[in-house]
Amino acid sequence: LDSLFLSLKSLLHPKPAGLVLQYGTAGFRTTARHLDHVMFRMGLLAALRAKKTMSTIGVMVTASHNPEEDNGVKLIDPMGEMVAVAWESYATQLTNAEQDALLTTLKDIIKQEAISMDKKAMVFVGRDTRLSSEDLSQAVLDGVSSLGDHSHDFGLVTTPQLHYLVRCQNTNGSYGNASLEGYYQKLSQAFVQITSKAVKLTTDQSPLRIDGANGIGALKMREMEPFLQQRLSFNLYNDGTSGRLNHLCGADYVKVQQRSPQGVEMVAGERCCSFDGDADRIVYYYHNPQGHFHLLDGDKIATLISTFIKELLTQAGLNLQLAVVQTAYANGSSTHFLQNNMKVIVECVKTGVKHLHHAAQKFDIGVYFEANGHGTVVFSDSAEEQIKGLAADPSLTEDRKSAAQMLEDTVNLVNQTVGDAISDMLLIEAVLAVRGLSVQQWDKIYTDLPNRQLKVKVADRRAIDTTDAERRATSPAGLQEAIDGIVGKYSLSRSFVRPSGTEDVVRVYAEADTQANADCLAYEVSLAVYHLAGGVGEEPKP
Ligand code: G16
Repeated sequence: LDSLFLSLKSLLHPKPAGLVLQYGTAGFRTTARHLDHVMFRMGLLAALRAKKTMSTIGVMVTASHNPEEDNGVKLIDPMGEMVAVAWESYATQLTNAEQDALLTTLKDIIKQEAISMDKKAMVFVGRDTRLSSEDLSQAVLDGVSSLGDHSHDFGLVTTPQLHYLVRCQNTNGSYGNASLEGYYQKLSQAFVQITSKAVKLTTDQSPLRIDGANGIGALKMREMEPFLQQRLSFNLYNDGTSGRLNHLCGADYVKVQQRSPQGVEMVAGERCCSFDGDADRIVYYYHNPQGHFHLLDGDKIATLISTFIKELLTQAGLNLQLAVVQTAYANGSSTHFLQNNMKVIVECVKTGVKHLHHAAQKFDIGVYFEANGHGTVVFSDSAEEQIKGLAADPSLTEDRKSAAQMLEDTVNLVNQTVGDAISDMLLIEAVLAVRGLSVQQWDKIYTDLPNRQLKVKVADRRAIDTTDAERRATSPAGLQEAIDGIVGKYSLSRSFVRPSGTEDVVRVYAEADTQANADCLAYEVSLAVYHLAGGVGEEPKP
C-alpha cells in the first residue's frame, strides 16, 4: 500500500467533516453534492473486494428512481449480485471515516479480511445519464487507481448491463460475452427463438409504447433495436432528449401515483411500459376504453412469468421446484392467487433485491419480483443442466422437446444477475406472443386489491424499526398498536410502515376493499407515523 500516494489522492476527494451516510437498500444514495468522497472510497473498496474474491467487481454510479439531483452507488459482486451484506458495513466505515482516519480504516479492512495486496485487481465501472454521474464515476476510477489497480470504464450502461458484464467476465464467457454487443446478442437471440414458436400472435398487435423515464433505458433500447430483427415493434417516449429524469414519468412514478406518465401518447387498450432511471425496474399499464388506468406491476409480472414456466415444466415433464419471492408490498390478491390457484411456494422477505435474490436461490427455479417492478428469475445449476439436457434429448416427443427448448430459451433471455427492465420486457412480450394473450387478458388473471402508498417526513427515520419481513413495527412504542387499531376498522385491510433505504422518508403502504378505504387507511396510518415517530413539516392531509 503506497500510503503517501493514497493520502495525497484522497485529498482530491475530501470528505465534508461530520457528514455521516448510511449504506441503504441499494448502496449509498443522497444529493450528488455529497458523494465525491464516497465514490473515491467505493473505488478503493471495490478494488479490495476484487483482491479478496480474486474476481472482477462492478461499481455502478446511479440513483435509479431518485430525482436528477441525487446520485448513488451500487457495488456488484463476482456473480453479478449485489455486494455481500458483510461488506456493506465496511462500505459504511470507509465512507464515514474522517479524512485523517481513512488510511487506518482501510488498513483495518485489509487486516480483518486478510487481503493480499500483491495481486492487481480489476474493477468494472458504469454510470447512468445523470449530469453528476460522469465526474462521480471519475472519482471511482481515481479510487481504484490510487491502489494501483486496473479498471474498465464502460461509460453509459444500464445497471443490469453492468451486472451482466461482471458475471460474464468472472465466468470466462460461459454466461455470455462480456461486452454490450454480447448482451444484445444473447438476449435478442433467445427472444427471436421463443417468438418464432409463437402459436398465435397477441391479439394486441399495436407497437409496445416504452417510457424510458428520460434515463439510460431508452438509449440502450435504441442500441439494441438492430439486434431484435424487427421481432419487437416499439415506440420510445421520454427518451431523455428533452424531459427531466424520472420527472412525472418512469416506473416508480407510474407505480406509486397509479397513473400514466407524462409524455406517452396513451391509446385505449394498447399496452405501455415504463422503465426506471437505470432500467432495472419495469411496470406495464393500459387505459381501458373509458380512459380508466390499469397497472400491471411486479406482482402481475411475477404471476405471468411463473405461470408460463410452470406450464412449460409440466409439458416438458420436468419435476423442478418453483417458488415466487415477494415483499410486504405484494398485493394481497397476488399472494392469494399464487398460493391457492397456482399452488406455488411463496416467500415474503424484506425490501431490497439482495434479500429477494438470495431467497430465490434456495429453489430450483426462483421467480422474484418487488411490486415496484424490480425482479427476475434465477435457475439453479442443476435446473439449468436438466433443462439443457432435456432440450438436447433426441428421443423426446415433439411436445416435450418444444417445451424444454422454450425453457432453455427462457433461461437465456433472463438476466439472472438482477432485475432488468429490458430483459423482463422481452420475456413478457415473448410470453404474451407465445400464449396469444392481450394485456387485458393478462390483467384479468386476478384483480388487485385497491392500495395506496404514501411518504411521511420524520426527523430521523431510524426511529422506526420493523420485524416479520417489515410487516410489523417494533418501534417507536405504540405505533404498531395504533396501526392495528386503524386496520381493524376496514375490511380486507392491511397496512405497514418502514423507513426507506433510498429516500429520507418513511413509506406507508395500505390496501383495503375499496380505493376510498385504502386511501383513508393510508392517511390514518400516515398520521399515526407523523405523531408517534417524530413527523416534521406539515401534518399529512386526507
Ligand atoms: C432500490 C432497490 C429496490 C427497492 C427500492 C426502494 O431500487 O434496489 O429493491 O425496492 O430501492 O427501496 P426503499 O423503499 O428502501 O427506498 P432502485 O430502483 O431505486 O435502485
